[in-house]
Formats: sequence, C-alpha cells, structure tokens
Amino acid sequence: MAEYDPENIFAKILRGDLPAHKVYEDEATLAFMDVMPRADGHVLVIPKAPSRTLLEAEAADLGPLFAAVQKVARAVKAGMGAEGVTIQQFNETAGGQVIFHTHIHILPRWTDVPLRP
Ligand code: DGP
Repeated sequence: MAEYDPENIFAKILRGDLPAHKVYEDEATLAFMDVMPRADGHVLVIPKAPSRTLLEAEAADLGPLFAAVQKVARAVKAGMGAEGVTIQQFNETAGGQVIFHTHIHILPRWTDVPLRP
C-alpha cells in the first residue's frame, strides 16, 4: 500500500504552506473552496489527520469528518440558495482521486444545471 505523502497539496494547505479560501475549521477538519469548481460554491472538507484515502482513514476520524460535512453542506446549501447538494468522494486514481489526502466534495445543485467536468 502506498504511503501518505506529506507534500500533497492538501497537507500543504493544512500546514499553511499554500493559500486556500477557508470556509470552516474545527479541531479535526478544515473546509475550503475548490480551485477547479464543478459547481458554484464547490467546497472540499478534509480531516486534519493524515490519510491517503477514505479507505485508509481511522474510523475514529470519520465521525468528526462527516459531522463537518453535514454542517458545511447545510451552510453551503442555504448560502448559495441551492435546491440540493451532491456529496462526492473519490479513492485512488482508478476511482477518480487526484489529491491523495482524504477529502469530501460538497457540490450545491440546481435542477437542470449539470456539474461542470
Ligand atoms: P479529487 O482528488 O479528484 O477528489 O479532487 C481534487 C480536487 O482538488 C479537485 O476538485 C481540484 C481540487 N484542487 C486541486 N488543487 C487544488 C488547490 O491547490 N487548492 C484547492 N483549494 N483545490 C485544489
């Protein structure tokens, strides 16, 4: 199994080595705007604990992560006036993952507005 790379982009954002438009933070998680948004208001939520994929994350970290996802999704839906929210998560290259620090996509949705590629 591949090792967690502490030089991945989200680890750098967590350390403050790269800038990000942060929208939420607590002791276990950070949420920030996606720089390649597939919908207006596209936010990423990450655990502060290092893991390459959700499958490798510690189970104890998932409760706080998904509590933050719910909190941020509610706020994004209300703030964007969205009709719905798509929550997506990719694991490994074959699963569509590009950045190897576990993360959850929050995508505000409107009827008849497709996600951008
Ligand atoms: P994925 O690994 O496929 O689940 O998606 C990675 C997402 O990360 C993708 O939507 C684009 C986003 N992204 C890539 N580089 C950066 C960055 O430097 N800053 C931010 N905020 N998002 C990034």
